[in-house]
Amino acid sequence: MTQPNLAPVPELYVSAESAQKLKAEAAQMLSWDLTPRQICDLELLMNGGFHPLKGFLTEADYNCVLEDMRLSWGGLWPMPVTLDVSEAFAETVEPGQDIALRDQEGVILAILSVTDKWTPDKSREAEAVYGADDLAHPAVNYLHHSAGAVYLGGPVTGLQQPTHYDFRARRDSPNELRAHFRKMGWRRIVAFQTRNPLHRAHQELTFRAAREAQANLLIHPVVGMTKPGDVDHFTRVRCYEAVLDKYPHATTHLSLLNLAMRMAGPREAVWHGIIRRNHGLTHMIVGRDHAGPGKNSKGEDFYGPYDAQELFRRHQDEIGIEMVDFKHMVYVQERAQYEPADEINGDVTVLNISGTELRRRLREGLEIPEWFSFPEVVTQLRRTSPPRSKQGFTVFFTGLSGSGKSTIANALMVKLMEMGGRPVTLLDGDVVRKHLSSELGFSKEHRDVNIRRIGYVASEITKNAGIAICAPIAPYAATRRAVREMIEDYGAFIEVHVATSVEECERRDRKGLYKLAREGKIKEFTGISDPYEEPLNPELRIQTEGFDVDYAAHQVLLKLESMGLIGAE
Ligand code: PPS
Repeated sequence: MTQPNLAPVPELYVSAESAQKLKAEAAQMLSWDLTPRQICDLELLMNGGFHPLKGFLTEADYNCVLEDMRLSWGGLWPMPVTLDVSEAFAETVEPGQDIALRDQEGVILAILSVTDKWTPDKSREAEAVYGADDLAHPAVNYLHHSAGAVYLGGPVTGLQQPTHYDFRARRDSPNELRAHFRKMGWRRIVAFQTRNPLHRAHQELTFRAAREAQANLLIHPVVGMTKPGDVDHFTRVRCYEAVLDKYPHATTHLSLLNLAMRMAGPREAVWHGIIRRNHGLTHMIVGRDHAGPGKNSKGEDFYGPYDAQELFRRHQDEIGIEMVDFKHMVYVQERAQYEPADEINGDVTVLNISGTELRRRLREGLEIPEWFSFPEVVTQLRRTSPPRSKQGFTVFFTGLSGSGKSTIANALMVKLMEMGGRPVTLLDGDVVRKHLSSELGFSKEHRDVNIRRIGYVASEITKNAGIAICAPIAPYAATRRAVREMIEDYGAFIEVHVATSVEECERRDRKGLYKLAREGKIKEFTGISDPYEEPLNPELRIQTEGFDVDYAAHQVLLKLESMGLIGAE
């Protein structure tokens, strides 16, 4: 079993000549624009990474995969690889029809000959594949909230591989990898599957695993889709490249796998094994909680720590690849080296830094010792995750017209500019309505569009390490929450409720608008004839009655300081 068959694995591509002809025909066909996940699946279907699949699962295969982890003819296959589409699109397709599959730029990648169309029971799929119909599982959440309601199945004719502009030299199809191994004369090769940056402990354990199996090593990270919140693949690949130099010369290879992970634990481990076999590998490292999705909605682990290893071991012969146990390596201070945790005896000091602690140190710009990670890796991680005092953020003022939002926002902007360090942009309600939203009125629909535009601009500013200060009325809680979600992908969101009462705003009536609103000359006026939903849990609530602007802006600065967003470098 450990002698690889390095003959090519079957692909679903047709010859270049046929592809050209079929592309012209496909241009006339009904076409489906693939989602990012479907593009990952299609690439591995076409290049043989998902061999023996010849297309998206049919209904009969889907049912067998759910129930027995097998295709209807009996072959082992743990994961439903299905083409999910919207109900509206499904209504236009009938079995027997060919449809063109396009990437997000509209390029035709393949033709699907539809043989099956059905509406799956998604809860049943969640239970069968992921072990629970629990939205805390990222793939279950995807299934219910992102995947289309109808599945199409049938064989795929591959016309063109998806285009990647990044790290081209590091991407290999199964047959390219097989050819590489043949050329290098590698007969036994251990795969290390990963979705995280590699630190010293990983380098030690992979090196050891390869040595014990008397094999070469393939670092085979997933760069398609991983767990939400993971370090992005651009950063990770730079980290892997840095670690590659730490292995003995010409023993180790790095190749990127454009897989969309499902975080399905045991079933995912079996799937990873089959995919690695297809790539010409003979061994694979399977660790504790392989491809684990984290905690369920009750705060418990979805799978037992060794479930993946057990399921893999049970099917090892059929998978056609040998499992290598993952040794938990720890740093022994007295001996200044990594050792397997289960081989340590005597009274020694074992050092470790958890993932949470690492993220905290990165966030706060604290030291990450060399025994834990390679300086080159830490440099890459720091570039991507600068300390909070260097990250972008958004201060989002909300309150009634005339509450003082703009005045406080202006004062805050000037104070932040005085401090320096980051560019500051003020997106004031009036200014935005002049430059970004001049065609909009004050209906709920228009106000929501206006606030989402502000949110989008603020999220771009935040992503690029700037400070955005927004000061619209933003009367609706759900829209404010949507903006928060857009921004929190990139940096902190500080909601500041300028809580001046409507009576006080009307008494001040700086622009004379309240008077006009009372007279009915301005319709849908917030606080008078239109709603304002007060924030329930803003980061800060400011009372303006009896306080000056300077004091209000200072309160915001103190809040930013307490959150580590400004202050000591
Ligand atoms: S919203 O609801 O967030 O989209 O409103 P915003 O973009 O902040 O615009 C508010 C400014 O527009 C003026 N204005 C009105 N406000 C509320 N309701 C109605 N019907 C209305 N018509 C015009 C008003 O001057 C607001 O400015 P600020 O600075 O808040 O006083």
